[in-house]
Amino acid sequence: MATDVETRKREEIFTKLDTNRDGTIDENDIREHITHFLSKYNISADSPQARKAMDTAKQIWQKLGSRGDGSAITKETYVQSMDQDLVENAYIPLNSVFFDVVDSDHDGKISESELVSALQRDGLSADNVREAFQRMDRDKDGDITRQEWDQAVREMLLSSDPNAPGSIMLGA
Ligand SMILES: [Ca+2]
Ligand SMILES: [Ca+2]
Ligand SMILES: [Ca+2]
Repeated sequence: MATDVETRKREEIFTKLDTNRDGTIDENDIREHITHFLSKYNISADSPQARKAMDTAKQIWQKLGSRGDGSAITKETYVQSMDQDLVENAYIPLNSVFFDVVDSDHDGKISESELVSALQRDGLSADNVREAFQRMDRDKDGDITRQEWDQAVREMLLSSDPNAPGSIMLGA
């Protein structure tokens, strides 16, 4: 059984992913969610990065949709079916799209200033982002690697700790 904290986090993510707010998530919601995200970061729909993101959307839906009836998934099913497999095969890829966007100098790592400038678009204060950065940079070397990022996604989705480092993350 999911704890209250887990249930609340999953419901929040569900709400973000149910782009058209009809109470279920389907493939189009996932595509819309990623399209909206890319446009927020001014990434052109015909760029290689956007095409890669859309391939990821398809992969995410294949995994997520298999938990529902194949065409849509309800909130109840979604909250109950969150597990390691879904995290590894849907949420890590989804947040990897986010990683690539935040890593604006494309060196394969996220610096504090990259994270601050990305998340300020979402209205987060620089102080909050810096605090999250410190928690996500586990080895304190001044950069968030992909491994550290993935770990934050796992903790956001599977940990019942409300202060787990990934709590600033999105469904992307
Ligand atoms: Ca929907
Ligand atoms: Ca970078
Ligand atoms: Ca690090």
